[in-house]
Amino acid sequence: MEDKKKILYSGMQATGNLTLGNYLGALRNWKTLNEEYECFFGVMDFHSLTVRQNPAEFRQRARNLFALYVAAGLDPEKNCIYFQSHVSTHAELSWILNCYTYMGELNRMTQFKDKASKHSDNINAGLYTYPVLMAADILLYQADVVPVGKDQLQHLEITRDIAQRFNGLYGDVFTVPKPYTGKIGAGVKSLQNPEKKMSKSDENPNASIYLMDDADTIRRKFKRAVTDSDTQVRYDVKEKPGISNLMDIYGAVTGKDMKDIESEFAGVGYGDFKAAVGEAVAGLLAPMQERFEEIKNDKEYLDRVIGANDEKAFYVSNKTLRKVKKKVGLTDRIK
Ligand code: ATP
Ligand code: LTN
Repeated sequence: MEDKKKILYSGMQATGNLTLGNYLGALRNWKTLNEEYECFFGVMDFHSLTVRQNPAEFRQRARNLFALYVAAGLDPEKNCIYFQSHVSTHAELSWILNCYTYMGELNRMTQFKDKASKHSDNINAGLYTYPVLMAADILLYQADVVPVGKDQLQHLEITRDIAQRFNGLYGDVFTVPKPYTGKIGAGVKSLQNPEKKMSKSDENPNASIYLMDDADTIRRKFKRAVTDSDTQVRYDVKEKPGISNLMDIYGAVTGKDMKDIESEFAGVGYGDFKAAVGEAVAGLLAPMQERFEEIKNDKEYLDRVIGANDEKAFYVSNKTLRKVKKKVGLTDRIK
């Protein structure tokens, strides 16, 4: 008999336009690990509500995010790709886990502090308990591995703590998941300020490469990327963070290591190097962009796969939820 595959779980918020950081830090790893694991990918639309959304735009963005997962090469017939808000188990387990999470733990979350300072007019309780919903997402599917960018590792750590605490009280209910962060070292940095991560909520559009940017825009943004006054293409994150970020990106796209890149561009100015990075990234994104254009308006196809996967996600996650309810002593609904 074939060994049962281990379970992989991940997702992204349906907020803003996805960037090259999201792609190299997360989406691409999902595709790489796809064959090896049984995969669940959520469109995390509940999480997006922690920041105020325009309802019409939000609806479209969530659909587009689903289509983008598919365009990136995740087959929705083989992977369970679904909408978090369509599967009621997430909100239910999240509530229960809230009662097993300490405020002291949530107080330490750097993403909360960061988002609270950015949205000081709307520091809502959802922003605060965001990691508990994320823990529920992951634990419902008994995930073994969770591929995310470095910035999400703290949330994975609290997920593991909650799972272990719960298991300690009630026996082995949850699989304790492990993070997977892939190759792209510290993450992709902003093209305008290499001290900051490239982020889809950056106000300066030149700071990020969006997955839907056309080739000319991509070339132009790399050309304008902030570097230093030196001329040598050399990897040195401390002294040359801008060039090192471009080298990280070029390496992640071409598979070349830093030494190879240094020799490839020895004696050549930054201009030629930036042009090569632009070409490589444009080439990487083109097939995904084409596929996205093909499927984004195919309502019938999207509705069919979304419906089937929502149902599968409910079925799988409800097994865990029922077990949890029983363990904590909640009674069954009388039919
Ligand atoms: P926001 O700016 O709205 O907080 P974001 O761009 O950080 O958004 P998320 O939705 O928080 O994106 O992240 C989606 C996934 O992409 C996560 O796994 C995250 O770790 C990863 N990711 C985001 N930005 C980067 C980056 N610059 N480098 C590597 N991975 C990233
Ligand atoms: N917080 C994550 C999105 C997210 C997630 C998850 C990722 C919500 N639930 C469960 C992995 C597993 C982010 O990328 N900002």
